[in-house]
Amino acid sequence: MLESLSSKLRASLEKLARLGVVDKDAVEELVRDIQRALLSADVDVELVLKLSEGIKNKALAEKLPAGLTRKEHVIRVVFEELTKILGEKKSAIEMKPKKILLAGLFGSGKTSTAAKLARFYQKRGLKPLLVACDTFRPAAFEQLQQLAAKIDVPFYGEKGEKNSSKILKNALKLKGDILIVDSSGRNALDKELINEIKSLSSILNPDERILVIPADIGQAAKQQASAFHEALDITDVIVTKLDATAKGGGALTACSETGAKVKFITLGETPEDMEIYNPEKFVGRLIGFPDLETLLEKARSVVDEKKAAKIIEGDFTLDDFYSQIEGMQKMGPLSGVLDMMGLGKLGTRVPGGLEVQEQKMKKWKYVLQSMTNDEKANPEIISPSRISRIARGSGTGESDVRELVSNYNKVKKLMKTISPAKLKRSGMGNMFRQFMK
Ligand SMILES: Nc1nc2c(ncn2[C@@H]2O[C@H](COP(=O)(O)OP(=O)(O)OP(=O)(O)O)[C@@H](O)[C@H]2O)c(=O)[nH]1
Ligand SMILES: [Mg+2]
Repeated sequence: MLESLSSKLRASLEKLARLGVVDKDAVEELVRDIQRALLSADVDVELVLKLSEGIKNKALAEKLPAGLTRKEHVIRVVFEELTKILGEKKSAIEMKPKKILLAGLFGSGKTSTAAKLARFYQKRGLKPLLVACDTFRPAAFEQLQQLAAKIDVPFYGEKGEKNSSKILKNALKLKGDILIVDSSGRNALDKELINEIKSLSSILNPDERILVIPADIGQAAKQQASAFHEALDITDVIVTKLDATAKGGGALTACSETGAKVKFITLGETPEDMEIYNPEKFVGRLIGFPDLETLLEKARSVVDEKKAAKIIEGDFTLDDFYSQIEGMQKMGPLSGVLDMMGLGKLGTRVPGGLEVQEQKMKKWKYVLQSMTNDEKANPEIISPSRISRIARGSGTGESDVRELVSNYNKVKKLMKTISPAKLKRSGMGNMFRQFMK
């Protein structure tokens, strides 16, 4: 379902890119496009409205951060609003003994996800135990048994037993760090299913109650997510079949309904085909913007407005200088800037240049750590005797200290030759790039 969402969003973002400067009208148009795309992709109407309002308000109200174009800013806002719902950070998986209950309708991917989770923890040195509590579907027992055998993980089930609570109680007598319980699905939500999963949950007392949502779930996501959440108090969401559909829209609704975040995504049928949720990757895929990671990296590394103004006036410390280079290093091919900073020539001439640059940055970091605040704020006080003290304290050479200070001075001097208006127009990042070519 999100295939269309993805291509529509991409189209409107491309439209935005062509526009260059983005004003109020353009932001509003983008928001309308996003609304249309989300609605046609079956995302819940209320959620669409909430999302688009948030995007519009933020994109227009927030001051444009220095160094970002309006377009980049809007894309960042879209990312922030979507990840508020899906999860803002790469999910942190706790490597400690725990009990996991999987829930979801027929064919959502519970059984294969159970095996994927078992494999995930097994690879990290924990001992999983797979428990077959799907007593509804005839071949459920064999399916999980075979998967368990394939990855060499202990399995517990009782073939022919119809009472899943009984199976679970017996399984709890066994040993294992990570208890993973597969449960029955149904064609639709019914009382029987809800009652069964509730009793499994009360017997198991699971640490994680995971809702398994297929990427192509459509409008049904809302009702399913809220019913499972009411029964189980869902703690996490796993989105399956992202390889087949390259989407994930149901995840938006499910997360918004439960307040739970995406923990993993699955991308295939084998036990290896599971990845930890990564917001940049997931949202990049969702909105069809593969470069999202680079763009956000840039957004994070641009200096804030105040600092930019200070730097423009030539008023910046050695710390500012260092974080500026660090930020720009992350931004990709910056030979011009790096050259100026005394890093580029090394970077381009020496094989494995990047490594050399990194080593240099590391040295400079140590140098900075050995300086007093006074020295960092007023590098002109750094006398030869201070240089040798700093070199000794940081375990570097005096030439390293001198090089850092001299590059800082060079940049500072050059700053003063550029007109502030020009700097403000092009933003910090561009400015550095521009005059260091
Ligand atoms: N391509 C692809 N197929 C998947 C993925 N996850 C599950 N499947 C397939 O989807 C089908 C259903 O998956 P199951 O794990 O059996 O789903 P279930 O929720 O246990 O289903 P029931 O037990 O019938 O409720 C199987 O054929 C899986 O191999 C995935 O990430 N990608
Ligand atoms: Mg199953």
